[in-house]
Amino acid sequence: MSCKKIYITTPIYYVNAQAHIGHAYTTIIADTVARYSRMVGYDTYFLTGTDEHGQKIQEAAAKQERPTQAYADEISKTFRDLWDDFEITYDQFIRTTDEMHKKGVQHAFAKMLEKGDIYKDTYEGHYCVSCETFFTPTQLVDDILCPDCGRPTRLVKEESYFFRLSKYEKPLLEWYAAHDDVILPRSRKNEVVRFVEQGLRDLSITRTSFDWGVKLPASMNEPKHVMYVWLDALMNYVTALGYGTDEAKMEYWPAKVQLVGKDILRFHAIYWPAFLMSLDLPLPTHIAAHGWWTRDGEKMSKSKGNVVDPKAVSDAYGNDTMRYFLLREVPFGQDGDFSQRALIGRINSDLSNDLGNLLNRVIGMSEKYSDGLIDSVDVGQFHQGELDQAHTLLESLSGFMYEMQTHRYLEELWRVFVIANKAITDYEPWVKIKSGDTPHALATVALIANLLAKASVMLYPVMPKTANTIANTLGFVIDNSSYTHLIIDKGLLSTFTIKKQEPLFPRLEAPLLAEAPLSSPNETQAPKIATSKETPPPSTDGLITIDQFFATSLKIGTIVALEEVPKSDKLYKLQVDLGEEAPRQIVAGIRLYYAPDALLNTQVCVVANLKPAKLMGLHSYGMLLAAKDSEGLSLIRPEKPRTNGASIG
Ligand code: ME8
Repeated sequence: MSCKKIYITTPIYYVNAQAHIGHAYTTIIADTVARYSRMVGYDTYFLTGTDEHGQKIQEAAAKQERPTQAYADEISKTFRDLWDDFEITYDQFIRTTDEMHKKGVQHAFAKMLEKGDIYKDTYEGHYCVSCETFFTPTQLVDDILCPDCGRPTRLVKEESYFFRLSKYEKPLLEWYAAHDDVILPRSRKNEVVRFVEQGLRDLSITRTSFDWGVKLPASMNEPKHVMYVWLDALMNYVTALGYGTDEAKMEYWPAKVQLVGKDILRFHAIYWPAFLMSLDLPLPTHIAAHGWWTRDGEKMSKSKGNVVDPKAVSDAYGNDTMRYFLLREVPFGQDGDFSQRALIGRINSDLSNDLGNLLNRVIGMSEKYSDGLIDSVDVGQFHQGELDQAHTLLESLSGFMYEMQTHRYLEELWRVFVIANKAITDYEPWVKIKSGDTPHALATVALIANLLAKASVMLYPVMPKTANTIANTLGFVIDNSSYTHLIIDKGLLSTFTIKKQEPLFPRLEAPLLAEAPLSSPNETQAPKIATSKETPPPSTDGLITIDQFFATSLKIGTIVALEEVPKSDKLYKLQVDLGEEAPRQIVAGIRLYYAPDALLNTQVCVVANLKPAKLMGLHSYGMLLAAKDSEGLSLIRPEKPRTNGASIG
């Protein structure tokens, strides 16, 4: 087992609001990388926690007339409880109000001072309390508004200590240039480089107008000053390892992956490495910035009450399902939209169809053909090709994991299920059993079991419970030794008797949550499923299920020929190319509204799976979509030309 050390961090979350789906997303990605790292045998340390100092927190507590520390204790606990509920495998939950952290930050401040990187001056300028950020007049919107969050900034004039950020402009640019993958996704690097190239101003790192923060080292005798919250917060990544106090765990530094949202990339890719350079500490390997989640296409905000509560989602759909959706739905770095429709789509197609059904099929076949006994002895003889294909895919996965390409990781992993499902269709074990070729049929069943076993090992970091359930059904345990045997050594399962298992992901017909319960409208109360602000669920009378909707096959087609139907003033007989072998004949009552020229060689939307009908003695094999009102009739057409046969939905 390798002793390579891997350190993974999330941002530490502000304690002025409850955790929402964005926080859960960051934490779940980090947890996935941590679980993966442990499984493959790395000595892994995973840090998360809460950011509790600064003007924003002090004001939030004051607004509730609560002592700041008690307020911070309460909200910090809700984060920790949520991560425990989600079985997040953090090794440490740091709070910036921890004594050890405060000592570490003071130690760092003293070191920077000693190095000549800190000097005293006066700060005059604009400050955004919500972002805890200073801005120059040229950065402001309309001379006063924060360019990041749009809230009004406050003009402050204070005595302040400054960090010589400008001194690190060149070293930072050299660092970015020398490490192509330090910022992930790589596409984000340019924006950071451009920002630094425009010139860095020294950074104000102490405040005197409030007192909720880490004090300066006692030796400086500056009781009025507290540290700037971002200096305090960023240092958590090393104070958690004992920097400046008990440094034994500093052997995990530098971090392999520091996960952040794109909103705070600048702090992590500029200030943080500059602080580290000042402290003569090594720099992290990757700073990985993910995109922003919206809700049903809209920005989430407390005032709109549309913030997605991850607990409600997890309780309704399952923790593993939520994890899979978040990691699969959106390419890392891009923004994503959270909707129950998309979630249900993933459950029905990826989880129920591709994965759940495969497990059911292998259980069913093995019970029928061999009383559940699965023996891998002949798999290589009959199915080496499929095994080789699967191993190539499985080997490619680790690259995606540490590049944070979790959606690609899952996409490639799912191709193993395609190989397995295809093998069942191609080799038809039930036919082979009938014809007496039992060894081949049983080898195919054992192939499927082995492919499922290997895939479940690699699925474990993303969907731990599901992977463990599959492994249990297949008589093994997921750990470093099964990973080594099944993935690295390309070994097969020993003979075992398969266990019965309820279908893992029953298909869903309709959303499990009314829309309101996804939100946590009150920023300080723990999110609850039922609140008086909820809109009542809409009446379900006359509604169809999502499956009923998808049962309709809607396609794009081009009208390639048409004739008027004799003895009818309404009907055309159309030939519509739907990308099939021959155009389809569709009889449509649109002659009063369209001249032949307005139809020929134009595209239309077709209901393609209607039972054939007869109109004026002519067969019609579909129906055109059109909208009709008192003004007339209009065909529904694609906004831009699409391939004939393209499905709509
Ligand atoms: O910024 N979509 O804390 P914070 C995706 N304390 N991710 C989101 C999100 C959304 N809509 N909203 C928030 C802070 N996040 C500082 C960090 S680190 C030294 C200090 C996630 O509570 C995302 O990871 O505002 C973002 O970076 C983090 O929450 C910010 O959390």
